[in-house]
Formats: sequence, C-alpha cells, structure tokens
Amino acid sequence: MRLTTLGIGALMPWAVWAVGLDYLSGADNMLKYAALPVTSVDSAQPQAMITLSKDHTLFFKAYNDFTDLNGDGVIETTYNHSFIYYGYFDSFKCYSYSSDRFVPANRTEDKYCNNQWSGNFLNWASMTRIDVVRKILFGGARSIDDSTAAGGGDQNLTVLQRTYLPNDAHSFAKYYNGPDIAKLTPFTDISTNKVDKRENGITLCNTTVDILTFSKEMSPCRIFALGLSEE
Ligand SMILES: [Ca+2]
Repeated sequence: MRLTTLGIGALMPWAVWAVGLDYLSGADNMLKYAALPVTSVDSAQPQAMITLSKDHTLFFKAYNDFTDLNGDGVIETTYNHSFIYYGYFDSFKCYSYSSDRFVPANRTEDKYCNNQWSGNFLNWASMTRIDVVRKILFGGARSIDDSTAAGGGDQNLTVLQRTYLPNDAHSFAKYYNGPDIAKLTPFTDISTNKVDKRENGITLCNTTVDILTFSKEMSPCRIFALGLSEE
C-alpha cells in the first residue's frame, strides 16, 4: 500500500504538465480524435445489392395463407383486415370495375368500402410475388403509360397489369367467408352462415385468359360461392 501511494504521488506532476502542453497547443478539434478509413472517399455512390431467386415460384400468389404476416405467432390463414397488404392496389382506396380494369373511385380511412372493391382486399386476393417485386423496383408493370395531356382515349392514363398466370398450377383461387364481405366487395348478397358451407363466401379466381373469348367453362377455377350469382 505504501509503495502504491508513493507511485501516484510521483506521477501527478507529469500528468499536470502534459495537460498543460495540450492546452497551450490550441483548441481541441475532431481531427485529434477521429479518422476515416483510407479507402473511404466522399464521391462513393450508395449502392444496394438484391439477392433474388429467379424461378417460377415468383409467379405464385404473394399471400399464401400459411404465413404469420404480422409476427404475432398466429398464422394468417385468410384475409386479415388489420393487416395492410402491399400490392398494385392502394389499401386505402375503393375501386369500381369498368373497361376491363379496376378504377380507383374513393378514399377510405378504414379500408372498408360501400358497393365497391377494397384495395386492401384486392391486394390479398390477386397479387403474385413477382407483382410485389415489380411494384417495389419500378412501381409495377404498365400495360398503358401515357403522359400526354388528357384528351380522350388512353391519354394521360396509367394502367398496371398483373403478371401473366399460366392456366396450370400457377393459377390460384382465394376464398373468403368473413362477415365483412359486403364492405370488401361490391356484393351484398353473399351468404356467410348457411348450414351448407358450400353456399357461403366468395372465391376469387386468378388466371390469365383472353378476355374476348373468356367463359366460365374455360376457367380452371370453379366458383364455389353458390350464394353469388355467376351471371
Ligand atoms: Ca399473424
């Protein structure tokens, strides 16, 4: 103990002297305490590398109904209205259907609509994985993209088109039987609680067909919602 005390006492004057020299050399600045890696240059552009699989599974449905989307430990086996589904549709807009496409008609605060399609529901029902990738990278595949002044026809019109879906296992159907169907679709007559379960709910078929020659008989999907007119 005695030697330690003597040692500290002997060093103290040198410590005070060193601090005094630093003070006399001028004000402190960050150059004394920080340095950049020698390979770092100011002109470097930020870059990102995306590692993405490149196979046919990109053309599967984006929301497969066996994934825990919101991380609460419970699998989303069907449409979950509290979840915001990403895709070509705006989750907070309502859509009407005309001219062979969905057209935004109204905004909605709670993602529900009246006699129109909910954009959030349409994303869950129709998006494929490649659609989501295209939306992220460049806003989506445009079948029409005309920026000229409005004047009729397709002028000043942008239309996003869902990817091509072959009429095989890549085509898919989404079934929903929640009590809020009438607020997610324009249909108000869909049964949800009939004894015969086959009469309840709505099935949305996703495939690529020639709209000019399409008929229900050609579709690889069957409409199981018997409560919904097939007209
Ligand atoms: Ca969940």
